[in-house]
Amino acid sequence: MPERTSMTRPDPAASALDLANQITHNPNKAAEHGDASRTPPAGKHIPATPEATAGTQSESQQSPKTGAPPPPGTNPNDGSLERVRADSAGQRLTTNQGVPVADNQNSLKSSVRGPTLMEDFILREKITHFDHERIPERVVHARGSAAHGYFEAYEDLSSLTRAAPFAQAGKRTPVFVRFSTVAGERGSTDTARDVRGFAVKFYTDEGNWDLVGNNIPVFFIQDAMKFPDLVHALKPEPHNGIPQAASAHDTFWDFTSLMPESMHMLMWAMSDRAIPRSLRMMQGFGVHTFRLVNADGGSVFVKFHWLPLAGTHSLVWDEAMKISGADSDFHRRDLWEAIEAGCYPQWELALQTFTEEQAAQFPFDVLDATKIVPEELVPLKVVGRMTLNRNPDNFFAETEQVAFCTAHIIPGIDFTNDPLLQGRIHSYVDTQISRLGGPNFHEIPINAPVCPMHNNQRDGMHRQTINRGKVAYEPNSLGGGCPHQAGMAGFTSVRVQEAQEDKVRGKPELFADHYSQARLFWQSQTRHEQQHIINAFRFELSKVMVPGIRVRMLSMLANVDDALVSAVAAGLGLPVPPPQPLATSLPLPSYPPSPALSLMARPGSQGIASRQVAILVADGVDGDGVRAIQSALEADGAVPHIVGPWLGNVVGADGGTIAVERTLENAPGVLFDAVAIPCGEQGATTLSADAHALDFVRLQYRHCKPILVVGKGAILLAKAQIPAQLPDGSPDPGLIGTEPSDLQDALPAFKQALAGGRAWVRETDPPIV
Ligand code: HDE
Repeated sequence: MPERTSMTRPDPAASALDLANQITHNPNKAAEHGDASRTPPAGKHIPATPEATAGTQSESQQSPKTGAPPPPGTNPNDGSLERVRADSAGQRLTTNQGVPVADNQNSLKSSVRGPTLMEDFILREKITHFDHERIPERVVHARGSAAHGYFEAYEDLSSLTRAAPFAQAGKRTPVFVRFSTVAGERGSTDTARDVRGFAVKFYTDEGNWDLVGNNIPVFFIQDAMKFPDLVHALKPEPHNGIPQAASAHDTFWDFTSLMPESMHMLMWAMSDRAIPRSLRMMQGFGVHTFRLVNADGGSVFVKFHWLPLAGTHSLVWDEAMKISGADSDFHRRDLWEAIEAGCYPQWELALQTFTEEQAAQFPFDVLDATKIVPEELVPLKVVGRMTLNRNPDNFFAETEQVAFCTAHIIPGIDFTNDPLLQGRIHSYVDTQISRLGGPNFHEIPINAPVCPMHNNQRDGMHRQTINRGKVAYEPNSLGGGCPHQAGMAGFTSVRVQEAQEDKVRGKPELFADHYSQARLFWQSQTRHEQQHIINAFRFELSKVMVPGIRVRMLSMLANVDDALVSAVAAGLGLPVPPPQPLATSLPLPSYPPSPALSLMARPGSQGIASRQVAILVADGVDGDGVRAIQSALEADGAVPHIVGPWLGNVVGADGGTIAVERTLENAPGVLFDAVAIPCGEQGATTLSADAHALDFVRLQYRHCKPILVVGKGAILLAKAQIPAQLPDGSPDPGLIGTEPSDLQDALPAFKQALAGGRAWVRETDPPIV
């Protein structure tokens, strides 16, 4: 557009004046008072022309930099990530200022052997940026992995909630989900014993809703006041920074053994829930009781549950520790690879809804985050499904910079007075301000909503938006009243009658029942799950250096179950101490066992899909057998890997070649869900002389994983001293032996064993192999 040179441009002041004249007074004022304040009206606003709301009369001057004025009502910061995604194909290298860089190999020197010059702005820009590439890691949940996807509602839930994602059957809402460990630092191992974060950001039509949950439905503490203490006790000890990503140390158990409300959560944390097989194979929980609110203002309490379609599956502790060494990115890699392979992780969202009156009858307080609402008391209602179908483009820009905040709720969802949740509403926004460098973290692309976002907040570190006009306040007439308050179309807090009491620092009486639900959890576990809990307490407490702390913890366990405390005490070489005194004299509830609390309750519906299976090979292996096993597994979506003593090809018994994809050295057995040992005398004999191969199959056996052994493959098992039957002489359900001629008949049994999980009957303590 040609530049104007005269002073003849139209005077927008006239249209601004017009606008101001149309709003003669603030009609909303009256509604701010008394009963009327419960139903705020929409703000008075009138259509404005772009000239009237411009900040500068010269706005119509356009250049390649200024561009055109925005279409009325737009904000380019919301919407899809497309607007910020960059690609360098065919482009030349430039500085951040866009200056083409001639030489990206050498700094500028006074002569070829001379000193580097201060004037080398290209070097300095590059190094300065590099120096500041790190931001503070999250104080908890520093280590995480994330993916994009969508939530799809199964039905219209508008009678329960006006929350946008549940407005109609089939409605899809984009999500970004980050899974994390709690204790470890950003580079720590994935398979530590720990709670896993399960944080879901829904980009809804009415703003972002963050459901920031965990894979365990309860928490260690009841009041936000104790969170810094809990985290200080859990994190590496401050004097020596040890241990990394582990709760097995003095300060954690010192604190928790003085906090009996942690007992229920400790039971879950010592169970196999704390060492999931995959982030795709764990449940998620909103933990707190929230509220659903419908368009009429009616509300019910709600607990949120994510149920993995792949089922709930875990590692065993010995395996988890060894995976930490073999692949500390085990979970991150698994999530990434599954999505890249098109095996999209899915969860169903289930709700437990109940009324205030029902809650009043429960033998626990629904505001207490150390309690579950047993499924037998309030059944789960499945309302939709979440699918993660896209990996992030950039780990830092998305996974690291995503800011989940419990304060991010939308119309139709509301908080309760859970004192842990109340503290979290403050904490998350606050922490992002230091982590992401100021109050504009909502403008970071991954955090921006996809729906319109307009307000009068301005300025601050790293502000991206260029707000037009002179109006940054409300009410206004100079902006035509915009952005105007939404009235009842906007977020309104649920109306609840609070009890009239004095201010108090205290808890409701029912919060003092610290053990009934810990016992419920224990009694609901299968035999092997109970044994794993015993082993975990034994392991963790044996790492505690102060004997008094071990005894104190035993005295808490003595309130849960006699068999449990006796077994743990025996493992620690201690007598069972008297139980810790209870904090309440109220009659305590006794719950019937809840089978739903066992990991075995949800095997999932995806069979062997995405399961990793090693096929061990060496020169002389039966090539036909290898191919038959491979194709049978692939047919059901499992992922076979050819593992051999070295990379390259091995030569099969028939003279054909088989490409080795992983070596026994770089991919030990703990990384696989099952192993197949094909026939071939020469191959099996070679493997039998390789300690890696012996370790490989021994650990498969010890960790109760399915083993397929064909013909002469048995040589390897015999050398590894793996018994063909269980110790009591009965057949081992996880050990499928066959001759090559019967391989096709044996493969379904192998796949069935893999789908069914582990052969727990094989497990002994201590292990026999
Ligand atoms: Fe968090 N928590 N938390 N937490 N939390 C954080 O926020 C906090 C709690 C959870 O992938 C922090 O952005 C307080 C319960 C997850 O980015 C911080 C209290 C549950 C994530 C914070 C709790 C969680 C966090 C650290 C007690 C399960 C990772 C960095 C009142 C329902 C989200 C950050 C992600 C992260 C505070 C308790 C889950 C400091 C004060 C209970 C999944 O704000």
